[in-house]
Amino acid sequence: SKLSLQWKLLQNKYEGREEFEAAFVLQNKSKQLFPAKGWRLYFSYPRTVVAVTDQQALFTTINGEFCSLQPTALFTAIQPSATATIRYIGKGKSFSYTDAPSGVYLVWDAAPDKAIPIQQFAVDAVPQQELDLLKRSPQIAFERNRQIHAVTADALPLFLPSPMQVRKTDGTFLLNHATVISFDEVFANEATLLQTDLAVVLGKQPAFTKQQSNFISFKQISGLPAESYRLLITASEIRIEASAAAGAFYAVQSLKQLLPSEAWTVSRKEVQLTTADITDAPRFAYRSFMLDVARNFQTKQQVLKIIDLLALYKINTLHFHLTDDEGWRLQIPTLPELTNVGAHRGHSQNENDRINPAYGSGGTRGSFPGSGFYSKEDFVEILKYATARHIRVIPELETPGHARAAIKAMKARYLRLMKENKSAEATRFLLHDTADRSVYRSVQGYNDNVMNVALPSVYTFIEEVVDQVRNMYVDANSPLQTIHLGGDEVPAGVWQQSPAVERLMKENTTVKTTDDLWYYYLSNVHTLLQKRNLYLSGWEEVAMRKTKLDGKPIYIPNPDFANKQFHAYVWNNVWSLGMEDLAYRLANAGYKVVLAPVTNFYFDLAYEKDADEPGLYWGGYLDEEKPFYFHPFDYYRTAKETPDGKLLDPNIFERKERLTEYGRSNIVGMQAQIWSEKINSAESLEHMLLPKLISFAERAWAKEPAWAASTDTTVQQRLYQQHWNVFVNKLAKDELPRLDHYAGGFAYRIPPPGAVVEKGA
Ligand code: NAG
Repeated sequence: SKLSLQWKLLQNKYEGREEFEAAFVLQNKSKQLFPAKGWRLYFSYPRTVVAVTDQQALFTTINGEFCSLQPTALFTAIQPSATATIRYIGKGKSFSYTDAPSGVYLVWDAAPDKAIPIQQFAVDAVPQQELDLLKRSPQIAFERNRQIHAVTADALPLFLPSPMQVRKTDGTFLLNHATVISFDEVFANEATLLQTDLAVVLGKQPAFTKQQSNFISFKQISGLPAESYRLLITASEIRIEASAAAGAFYAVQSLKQLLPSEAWTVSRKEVQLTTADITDAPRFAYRSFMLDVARNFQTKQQVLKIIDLLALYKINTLHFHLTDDEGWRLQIPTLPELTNVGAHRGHSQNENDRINPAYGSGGTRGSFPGSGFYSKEDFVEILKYATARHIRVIPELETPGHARAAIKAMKARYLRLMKENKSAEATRFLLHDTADRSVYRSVQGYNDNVMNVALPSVYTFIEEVVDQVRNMYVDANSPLQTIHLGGDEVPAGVWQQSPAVERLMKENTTVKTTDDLWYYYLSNVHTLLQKRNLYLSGWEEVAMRKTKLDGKPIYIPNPDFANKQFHAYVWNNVWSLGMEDLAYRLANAGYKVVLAPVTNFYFDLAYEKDADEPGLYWGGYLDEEKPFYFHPFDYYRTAKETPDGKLLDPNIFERKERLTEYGRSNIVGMQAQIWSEKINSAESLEHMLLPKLISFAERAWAKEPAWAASTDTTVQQRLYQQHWNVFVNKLAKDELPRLDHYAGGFAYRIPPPGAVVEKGA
């Protein structure tokens, strides 16, 4: 390209304020003069610009993180091979390369609207001293890992997540080309999956038949909980016992983990297995991973690969975040605009066929990972694949906030039909009030991303989408019990100046304020789902009610919807309001609670404070130890930071609400999540996911560890250190090598030099 662009962080704490200084450096690589005007740069940028230092350029935030920069009269043309530096002041600080602008492209003003010549750049974020200082000192990392000592193979768990009970015996089973598989009919699916896996490992598919020895058998027995199993390995037989198919499936996963890592890419004729008697059962019934494919897309193939990974570590739910402000990823055949418009990002003067770039997606319409969607057939295939692996897929359709893509898509539909003079049909699924003058700004910087819940068409829309999604579950023969309707981060100021809201308030006397509108929306969607035999899932906001205490607004668990099967996903965005105990308060009040705390389970957060570590860090940093030391029933004892990254007062718990016996029965389980603002490839997804996911799986499946049960802090710390030590050894010895080979191999994070376990240890 004729122009190259660099971004430089010059200094944090600009003139002692909570500001930083950075610069764009434009280099003219052509032989001609690069003009002083007539162009504009567009890009995604996660920080707020306070001022451009010498006023050579005008910085504009278009929406969200989407920005532009255009030259002012003070900008001078750039001579061939010369550079122009545009310095600016930004709010806050920048700590990593993740803070650099991305997806930069240039648009010439004079270009005709239809054929906009866009020049696309890769931004080169220059390592400046400021960021160099933030690179982790290898010494410190090394010190931390020095506490890890080698343990003998005997001390390691047989596989992860750690099984409930193992009795090792003296003997070997020889798995080879003569091994066969037999099964009780209920386990046909599980036996077939094992057969396929063994074909890879042994280079020959074991036959389904019966013989006297050297066989694997699947036996249905009665009396075990659905996900429990027994895996008995003797010299002549591998016996899998379970009551339900899920249990048999988990026995297969355990068995697979006893096979050598390399066997997943290089088959072998024979594998020796030590004999043992294993009984196993999960600690939590809900063990979930949330994947955001809206901010950036992941292909169907990648989703199937992730499902393989989840299954291996006995995670049983995929919470699929399919829609958000920046993308709608599921084809809804009756509403084609949702994907024709909502799944495509790119440069445009109006947004009737695409939505604007975001998170580095650049100017070209339709390019991965900013654009993309699953066709109905793709989605059905994903559902079938997951269902066969005992993973249920919970679809999330964000309402009423985080809904910009849907709103724009339905606006495009409205405009098309209005042109065709079909005004009644045009407003049928409309999500915004065209006469609304409310002023608001969402956390991510949008002023047009909230559905107007006073409009009946919003419910017509939700109903239509829900019914179409249900059809897909029927086609896949996959059970659907809930729809996750989002509900998070509806900004203040919304619905305040909307004629549609005024109309509703006249008709419906229970709606007097915009707060009431929130409960009106909840009760509508609750009814809508209930009619279809579905319960409502949503982020913690769906379970909260605003009230006043001594004149000050506070939030309490909303009594209206407690005990209505609502599943509240507590991510704890309200620690700043002193509601660290929200998860327990909601559970005590009768809500079903999924623990999804930012501090321990937001895997999109960077591993460590290091300029080279990708990821967000608004909620602190998150390495594989944070999910490991998570304590589901006693958060505060093990949490060290608040979601805003501040150190937590260790005594905070004393003043907070504790989980009651009843509340404990309402904690359904836990969930790890990856938001994808910064995930722009399959590899970056795997980097953020692994090995964190394995720690998460350990917490979700394995029984309560001894350290967590102890109340004596010295004992607790000693036991914890031992446990962590063993876990890290297991990771290094077996899990990471397996991840090199399993399902095509995963790009797990390798810590920077110096942070590795000591050689020989
Ligand atoms: C939260 C937002 C989410 C965003 C994420 C990034 C929730 C429920 N909401 O602010 O949209 O992607 O943080 O870590 O998490």
